[in-house]
Amino acid sequence: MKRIAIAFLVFLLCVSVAGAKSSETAIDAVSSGSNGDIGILSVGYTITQGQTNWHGYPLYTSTNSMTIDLNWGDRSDSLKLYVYDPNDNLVGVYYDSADGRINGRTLVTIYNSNGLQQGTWSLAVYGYSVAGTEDYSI
Ligand SMILES: [Ca+2]
Ligand SMILES: [Ca+2]
Repeated sequence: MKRIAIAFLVFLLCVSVAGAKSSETAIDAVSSGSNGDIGILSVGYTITQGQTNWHGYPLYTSTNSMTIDLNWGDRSDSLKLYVYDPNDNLVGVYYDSADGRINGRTLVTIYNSNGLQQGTWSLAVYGYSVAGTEDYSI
């Protein structure tokens, strides 16, 4: 029985290492600019009521749009998203409802027909209405 438990733990460790590797790959794909469909994938963040977490979003490719996918998967809690361009100008503020659905996820596309400014964008995630601790990906 004990051996089975240890084997299961080892399995879990392998899975979490594999998970970390795949998100690193996704981030590399974005910063290299090899993919026209811009997106970021990072998991494992947590937030509480009134807390703000900052995330850098490197954009070093010529594009008119980028999609931001803030996903906390719990519509009883509410996170607020602030998007700043590389000059720290506030581009938009988004609630769960921004994508038309109250579903614990804010999926928005930032668009500029003249092209988005290249550099490091900043995404601020704010715990607008959170009971306890909420985890999310962005
Ligand atoms: Ca939503
Ligand atoms: Ca929750």
